[in-house]
Amino acid sequence: MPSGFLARAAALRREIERHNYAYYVLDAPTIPDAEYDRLFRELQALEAEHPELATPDSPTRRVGGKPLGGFASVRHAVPMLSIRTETDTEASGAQAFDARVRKELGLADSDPPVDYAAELKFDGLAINLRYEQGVLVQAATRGDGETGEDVTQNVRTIHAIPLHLKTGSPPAVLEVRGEVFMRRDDFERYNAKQREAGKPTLVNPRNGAAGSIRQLDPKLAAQRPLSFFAYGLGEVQGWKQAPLTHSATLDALEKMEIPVCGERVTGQGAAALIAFHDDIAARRDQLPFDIDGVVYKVNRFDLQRELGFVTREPRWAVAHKYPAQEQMTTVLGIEVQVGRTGALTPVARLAPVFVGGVTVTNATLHNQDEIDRKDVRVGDTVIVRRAGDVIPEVVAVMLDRRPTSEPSRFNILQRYPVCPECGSHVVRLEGEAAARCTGGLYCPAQRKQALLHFAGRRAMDIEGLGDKLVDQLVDLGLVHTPADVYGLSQETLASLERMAEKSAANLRAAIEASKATTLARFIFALGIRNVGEATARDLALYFGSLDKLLAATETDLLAVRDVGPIVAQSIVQFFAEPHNIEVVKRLRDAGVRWLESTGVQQSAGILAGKTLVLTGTLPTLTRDAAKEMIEAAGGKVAGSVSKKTDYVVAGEEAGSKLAKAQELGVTILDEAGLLALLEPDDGNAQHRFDF
Ligand code: D41
Repeated sequence: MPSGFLARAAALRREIERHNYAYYVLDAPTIPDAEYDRLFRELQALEAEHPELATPDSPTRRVGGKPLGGFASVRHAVPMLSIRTETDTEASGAQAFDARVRKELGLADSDPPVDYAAELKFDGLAINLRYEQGVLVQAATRGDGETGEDVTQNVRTIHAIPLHLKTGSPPAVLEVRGEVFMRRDDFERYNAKQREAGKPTLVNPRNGAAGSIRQLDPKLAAQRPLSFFAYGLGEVQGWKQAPLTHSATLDALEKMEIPVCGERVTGQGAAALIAFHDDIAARRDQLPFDIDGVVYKVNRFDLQRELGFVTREPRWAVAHKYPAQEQMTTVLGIEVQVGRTGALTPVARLAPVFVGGVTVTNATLHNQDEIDRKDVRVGDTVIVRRAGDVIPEVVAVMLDRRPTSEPSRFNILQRYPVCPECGSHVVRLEGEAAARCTGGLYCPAQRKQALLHFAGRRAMDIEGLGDKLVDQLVDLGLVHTPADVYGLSQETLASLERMAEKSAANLRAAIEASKATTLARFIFALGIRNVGEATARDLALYFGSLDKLLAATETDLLAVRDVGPIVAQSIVQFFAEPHNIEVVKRLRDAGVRWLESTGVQQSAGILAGKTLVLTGTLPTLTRDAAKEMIEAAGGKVAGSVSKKTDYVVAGEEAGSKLAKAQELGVTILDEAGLLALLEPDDGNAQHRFDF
C-alpha cells in the first residue's frame, strides 16, 4: 500500500475530527463549512480508491451506511442498571436520599457529611458506547438492561460522539454510558425544514432522539441532529490510574473529548443537593435542551460499592424529578379569543391537566395554519406543553387515539364568520396568519385591550386604570373610546365596584395629569398596528407635530427611520378611518396636549449639542416628559453634573446636584426657564403647546 496515501488519510481524519469536535462539542467552529466539506470529500475519494485504507473510526463512517433489516441483539458486559426516582418533588426528596445513604453506610449524626455529585437528568435515550483500544466499536441501547440493540451505525452519525478517544494510552476496554438527546433549537430547526419540505415532523425532542436511534436507515438517522452527554461507565479493562470518584471520571472522559455536560457540581450533604436542585429549577427553561430532573450520586466509588444495589437500582443514586412540562389530555372544545388588534386566536379548552407545575385548562393553537398543520380536532387526545411562563400550547395530536366517530376539521372562518364579541365580519387578509375582526374600536374586546394599552405606563400613563376597571367601564357602556376616559367624573368612578372615594379621587387626578404628555407617547397610545414605542418616538421626532403625521402619505412615512411598507400602510389605514380621526379630535378637545416642534427634517433641534441635568420635582412636567422634550429638541440628559453640563433644570427639593451646579457655575433653570429655552426667540414659534 502506498504509504503516502496512508499518511494523507490519517492526517485528513485527524484534521476533520478536530474541526468536528470544535464544531459539535465546543460549539466554536474553526473553519468554514465549505473547507470542511472539501477535506471530507478528499478523504471519501481516497478511501473509495483505496478501500484498504478505510478504518472503523474514519469520519466518513458518520454519513450512515446501507439500510438495516433489523437490529442485532447485544448482551451488555455489565448490566445497565436503572435509576431510582425520588417521588417527592420537593426539596425534602434530597434529604430523604441523604438520610437513606447515611443509614446504609452506618453513619452517625456526628459523622461528617457525604460527598455527592449532582448532574442533570437528560430527557433522551440511554446508550452504551464501547471503545476498544480507544476506537468506538459498538453502540447499544439499554433495552431491558441485560440485552439491548446494536445501533452502532446510527450512533456513528452523531458528530458529538468521538469515533476514537483522545488519549495516548487508551484503556483496553472502556464503556461509556450516557444519554442521546436532541437540543431544542436543533429540534425546531429540523421540524421547520421538514415542514417546508412537506415531510412529517417530530412530536418532541425526546421522541426525536429515540426515534432516530431506532431508525433502520442510517442515512435518515444521519439527518437528525442528535447530541450526547456521558453520565457513567460500563465495562472497563486496563485503565491505568482509573479515577476513584464519579466526578473525576466525568472529568477524565471530558479530557478524552467525550461530551460531558458542564452543569454539574460536587458538594457535601443534602444542603448541596438542594442548592443544585433549586438553582437548576430556576434556570430549567433557559437550558438549550429538555431535562426532566436532576440526578444525585454518591461521589466515591468505594462507597458506591459498599452501598450496592437492590433490584437493578443502585442505592447510591437517585433521580429527583421536576414537574413534567408535557402531559396528555383531551380537547373538550375549540374557541377563539379576540385580541387588541382584532386577531382571533384559537384556543383549545382542555380537560384539566397538571403540567409545568400548574393546572392547565386552556392552550393556544396559535392560528389556522397551526391547527391545520397539527390537525387538532375536538375530542382529540393531545400533548400540551407548558414551559416556564410561556402560554401553554398544544404540541401534537395522538392520532392513534382519535375517536372512531371522527370529528371534522376545525376552521376559524367557517366556525366564526362573525366576531363572537361584536358580530362584525371576520376576514383573513392575504399573507396574514391571523383571522381578524373588522369591528375595530366598535368591538368590545378590542376596545378593552385598546384602553388598557392607551392607559399603560409607557403610553398615557394613567395609574390605577387596570383591567378590572376597564372591564367595568366598557361593560357598563361608560367608555367607548379612549376619549371617553377624560369625561369620567369622580362620582362615576366612585360608583364602580372596588372603588373607594379615595381611589376614585386618585384615579381622577391621574387622568388629569396624563393630559400633559409627549407626542411620542400619544402616538404610541393610539395603538396603531405595527407602531411600537420606538416607532412612535421616531415618528414624533421626524414630524414634530400630529397634523403633519395625519397628513403624511405612505411615501412620506417611508422616509422615517425604520418605517417600512407594512408600518407605513398601517399608519395610513389607521388615520383613514373617520372613527379614529374623531377619537383623536376628541382627545385634543378634552385637553390632551404635548409640545410640538417643526420636526427633525427641518431643524437640528434648538438644544443640539447641549447637555442638561434634571434634579428635583418640576411643578407640571414629569421627569420623563421633560427628558423627552429635551431630547426632541436635540439635547442630551445626563445623570450627574460636571464641567460639561450646559444647564441644570432644578425643581423642588433639588439636592446635591443643584449645589454642584452652583459650585461649578453652571446655568440653573426652573421649569419656566426650560420651556423658554425651548421657545425660539425670533418670534416665529418653533415650539408651542398644542392646547
Ligand atoms: O441524565 C440521565 N438521564 C441519567 C441517567 C443520568 N444523569 N445518570 C444516570 N445514572 C444511572 C446510573 C446511576 C444507573 C449509573 C442515568 C441512568 N442510570 C439511567 N438512564 C436510563 C436508565 C438508567
